[in-house]
Amino acid sequence: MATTATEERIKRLKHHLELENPALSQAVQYFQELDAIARRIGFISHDDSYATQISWWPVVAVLGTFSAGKSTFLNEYLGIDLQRTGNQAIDDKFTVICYGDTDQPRQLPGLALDADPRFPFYQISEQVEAASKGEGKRVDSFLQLKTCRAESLRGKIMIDSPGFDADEQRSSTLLITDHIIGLSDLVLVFFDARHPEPGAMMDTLKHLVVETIDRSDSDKFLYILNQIDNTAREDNPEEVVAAWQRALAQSGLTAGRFYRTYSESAVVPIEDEQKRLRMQAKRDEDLGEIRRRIEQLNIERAYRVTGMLEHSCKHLRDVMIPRLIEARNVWMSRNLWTNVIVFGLAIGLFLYVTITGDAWDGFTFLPLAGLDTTLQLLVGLGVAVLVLFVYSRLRRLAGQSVLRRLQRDDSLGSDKASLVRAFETQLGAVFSPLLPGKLAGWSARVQKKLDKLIGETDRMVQALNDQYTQPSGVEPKKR
Ligand SMILES: Nc1nc2c(ncn2[C@@H]2O[C@H](COP(=O)(O)OP(=O)(O)O)[C@@H](O)[C@H]2O)c(=O)[nH]1
Ligand SMILES: [Mg+2]
Repeated sequence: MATTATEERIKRLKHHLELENPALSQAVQYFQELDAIARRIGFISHDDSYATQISWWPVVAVLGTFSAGKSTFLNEYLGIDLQRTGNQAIDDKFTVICYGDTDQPRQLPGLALDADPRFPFYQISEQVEAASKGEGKRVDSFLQLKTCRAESLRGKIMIDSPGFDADEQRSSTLLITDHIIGLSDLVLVFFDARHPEPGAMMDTLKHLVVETIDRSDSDKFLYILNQIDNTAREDNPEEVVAAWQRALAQSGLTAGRFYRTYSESAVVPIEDEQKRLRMQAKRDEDLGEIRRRIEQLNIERAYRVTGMLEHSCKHLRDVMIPRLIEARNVWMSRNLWTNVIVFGLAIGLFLYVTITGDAWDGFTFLPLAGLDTTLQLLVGLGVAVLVLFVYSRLRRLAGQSVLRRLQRDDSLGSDKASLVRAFETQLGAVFSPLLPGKLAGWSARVQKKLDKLIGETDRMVQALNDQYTQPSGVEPKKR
């Protein structure tokens, strides 16, 4: 079988992971096995893969208000002056930053991100296009990729963003922000201590606070008040923090992680020694925790990928396949009834006409009895072909009526496209007998394979537990 572009890309992904985290390259292998099973039944196409539906590198997104110091923070974290900084809106693009092997940082157009499933923006232009027509082609104007050799970047992806509240947001910007929030493992929401009042951060509050509070993954958001060094000159610096927290609370955010930081490279001198020390201590503490959260992602990522694998396998076995079988059963019974009716009527009509026409002598059909054997055989063959033709038409018609029902069924939610696709594949499998509980491409052997795969994913989770839950790795060996 020829390898598709997707298979080629997955091979690259596997290769990368072998270097970085061998346990996860095993997961890629399992994803490929799952793909093979799902493809045979028709749930995914030949150039689709469950492995491309997740991001393989933990993603840290830096979002927040314009000019809060996002890019400065990132540069400091990377130890490289990668992103431009300044009070003007220089960087009006989302920048995806990943580890690269070259001495000089490299910059690639957004198209590179759009086309490569290793990156979390794979096929983003399609989504953007679907949301607002014409925008998808402009992916280069709102996305870019930068690679640089920073040790702190190994095994993760970071995203810098243009920031809200600068000017009016195009719908694609909002869409990408939502996309980033969805795929990120950690979202650092930056605020500017120079402007802690709600009016100055309206869009940020709306999109990055209000809409994220009720998410199931809301603990991935860290709210950071940056540039607190600027408050040192105020009589009461604490009042700035209080004002910020009031604004957050007014947006509905009462629980969450709040941090106060500033960037060493941009700090304004703080005269009052006591204030300076206090601020520095607080900053070091908070920055330390933010850094720990970022490092923790490597562990969480391993669990997430395995969890996703396990979920995809189980969802296929426990939800998708039973649903497809059910649909196929409906098809089968419709097919049965139409056949009974059509052929029953045909036979009935034939008998009625021939009997009333005196074409029978006992069990001998007179029009045929006069012909020689070859002709009789030919007529028999003709009838058989006609029956087969009518049968296959009926089978298809019954199938299409079930297909239409699936297409209309909104209760299927996000599974619908995949189910419809699989049912179409089943429709095309003309040599597969329509029997209750059966599917083309789903044999006892395949079933066993999927069960085994699920067993393997369970073992992977256990292996991760062994790796990560040993308290500081010093637990003495028992026995
Ligand atoms: N005093 C002070 N200035 C900062 C701090 N962080 C960033 N800046 C300055 O604020 C401006 C905007 O920073 P930038 O990183 O470009 O903000 P972005 O728009 O959020 O990426 C730049 O001039 C930075 O030098 C900080 O912690 N303290
Ligand atoms: Mg910036």
